[in-house]
Amino acid sequence: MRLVLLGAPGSGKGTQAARLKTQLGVPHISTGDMLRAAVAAGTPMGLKAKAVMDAGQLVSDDILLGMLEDRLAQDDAKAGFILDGYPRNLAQADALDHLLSRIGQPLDSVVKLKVPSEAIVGRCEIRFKAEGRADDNPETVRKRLGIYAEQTAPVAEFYAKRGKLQVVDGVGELDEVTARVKAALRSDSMTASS
Ligand code: B4P
Repeated sequence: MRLVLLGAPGSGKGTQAARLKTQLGVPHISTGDMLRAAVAAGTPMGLKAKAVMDAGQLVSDDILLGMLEDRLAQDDAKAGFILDGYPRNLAQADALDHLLSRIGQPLDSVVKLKVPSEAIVGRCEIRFKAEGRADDNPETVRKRLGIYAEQTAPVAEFYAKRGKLQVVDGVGELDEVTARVKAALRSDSMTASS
């Protein structure tokens, strides 16, 4: 299974990917987690990315593509993957398309988690208080939502045009949302096999 999870910041992509990885038997590849690991390790790239992330902006496409290419080349990704946080703009969507066709691993499904902005601000505020992630403060979350609307929302359209997009309601108990995503994946696999 090669799956992209789309959705606004705080829509629950990471939360759902962590639950689905065991059930689908494929790794969860989160570009946000990879960037935060680089920041924590204090690598030159991590130091550069930190200021950009803290401001709620997107890190450069070149850095992200290189990072993703290295990750997809690892053995565990040969069986498939759940991609969380990538692509975040049309240039990344295009780059991913080229990368996956070059390595002969086209996407099976793209699922977008739909959550209203007010709920997102509330969720990130809870996480900000619990974990202190700089980009979760309410002002930065609003900035991230603006960037999402401008740059990431068109990515859903990119996949819709290719007949790959499924939109799932991301509001509700975690189990309910997981069940909705799995139902969407089942309907995708039935369409692919019919
Ligand atoms: P990410 O790490 O992708 O952060 P996110 O969008 O906040 O996470 P997600 O949607 O996965 O939310 P989560 O499940 O955690 O990106 C961080 C930054 O990294 C970006 O702003 C950017 O700077 C950089 N970056 C990453 N990828 C990039 C790329 N491709 N290009 C450029 N820059 C990139 O859920 C959020 C909260 O909601 C959690 O606290 C969770 O407990 C809660 N929650 C989840 N589901 C819930 C539910 N059903 N009900 C109630 N609460 C729920």
